Formats: sequence, structure tokens, C-alpha cells
Amino acid sequence: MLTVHHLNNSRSQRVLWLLEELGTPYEIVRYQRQPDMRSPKELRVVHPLGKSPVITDGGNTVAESGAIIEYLVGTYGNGRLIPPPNTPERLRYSYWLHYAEGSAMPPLLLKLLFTLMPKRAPALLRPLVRKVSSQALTTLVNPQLKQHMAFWEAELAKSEWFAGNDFTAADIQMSFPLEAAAARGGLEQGHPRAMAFLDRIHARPAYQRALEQGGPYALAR
Ligand SMILES: N[C@@H](CCC(=O)N[C@@H](CS)C(=O)NCC(=O)O)C(=O)O
Repeated sequence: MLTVHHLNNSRSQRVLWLLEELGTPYEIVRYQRQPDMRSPKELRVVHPLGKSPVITDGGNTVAESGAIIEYLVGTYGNGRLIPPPNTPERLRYSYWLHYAEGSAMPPLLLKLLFTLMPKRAPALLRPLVRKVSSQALTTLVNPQLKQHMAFWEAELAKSEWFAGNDFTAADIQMSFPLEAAAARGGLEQGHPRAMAFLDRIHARPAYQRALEQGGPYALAR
């Protein structure tokens, strides 16, 4: 049986959603984030890094959202949710599948880190940490985020979905950076197409079924 090792409130929500879109049967083994937001050590038994998502299927253990999506679409998709080979759409599909974690998530993670740092610093150091964080946000993180969000907006002006006119698994992969940017990056200001993309995916029955399966998901709006 295909098993999703599901960490609450995490990227593995995307995997549940993909499986619901494909109608592939799966079971969930649940893991709860620790108070410091890290995954519990039990997840390291499944994969040495203990990150979510990770799936097991027969003798295969697959980690990394992009690799999991490739595996699931290749194994269970029968050509669904992926553009045909040797088309411009397929190239775009591949780009977004890699871009989401390779380029979009790093500035979003930095945003989270520099926002949390002053709150978690010892009281005596807090003013200094706040100053350093604020400078990093202003000079490094926010301008990059702005550039990424403008890029998404421009791409979604070319077609309804990231890889073209059809919904694909690349849209599932891109949902996490867009949801993170809506939660902490100011996406709602000046990015109507990106916000409409979020509305469209949230309205999909498979997305909603995945939420019921996965439990509370703070990034969804
Ligand atoms: N690039 C990886 C990122 C995996 C990742 O960082 N997952 C987070 C959850 S969204 C996690 O496991 N955090 C808990 C921890 O690092 O202990 C992927 O897309 O699979």
C-alpha cells in the first residue's frame, strides 16, 4: 500500500492533494511537529533527514516534493496532470516543478527566519537582533520576494495555469510558495492573478478532500 508519512501543517499536504486528484488509494501515517516546529525523530526512521513529505510504496522510499510528484505522476498518472513530452508546456512543467523548491522557497524561508529571530532572541539581545533582521529583510529578502511574486503574476497572465492552459501537477507544486507568500509575503497586494490562482486551487474538490485527510493546514486561506 502506498503510504504518505504526513507531518501536520506541512508540504506533504501537496502530496495528499495530488493523490486525491489522481484517485490513487493511499494510507497516512501521521507525525506531529514538535514545539520547535521540527518533525519528530520517528520520521528519521523513514528517511535519514526526517523531512516531510516522504512516501513509501512497495520497496521504494521517495523524499523531496518534486521527486515524489514525478514518481506519482509517472507511476499512477497514466498521462494525467503532465503535458505531453516534447512540447513547450512540458518544458514549463519541468521548470516549475524544480523552481518551486529550488528558487521560490529559499527567500520565503528567509522571510520566516528573519521575522521570527527577534521574537525568539533573549530579551537583552532583542534590539540588536531586531535591527540585523530588519536590515536583512529590507535589503536582501523583501526585494527578492517582490521579484518572484511579480514573475508569477506575469506568468499567470500568459495562461491560466503555470504550465499552460491545463491544470497539471506543476500547479500543485507551486501551490506551496504561493500559499506561503499569501501568508507572509504580502501576495495579496498587487497580485490579483496569483490570488485568483489560489482561489481556483482551493475550490477544487480534490484539494478540499486532501484538507479533510491531512487535518488543519495553516497556510490554506
Ligand atoms: N525541499 C523539501 C523540503 C522539505 C521540508 O523542509 N519539509 C518541512 C515541512 S514543510 C519539514 O520537514 N520540516 C520539519 C523539520 O525540518 O524538522 C521538499 O520539498 O520536500
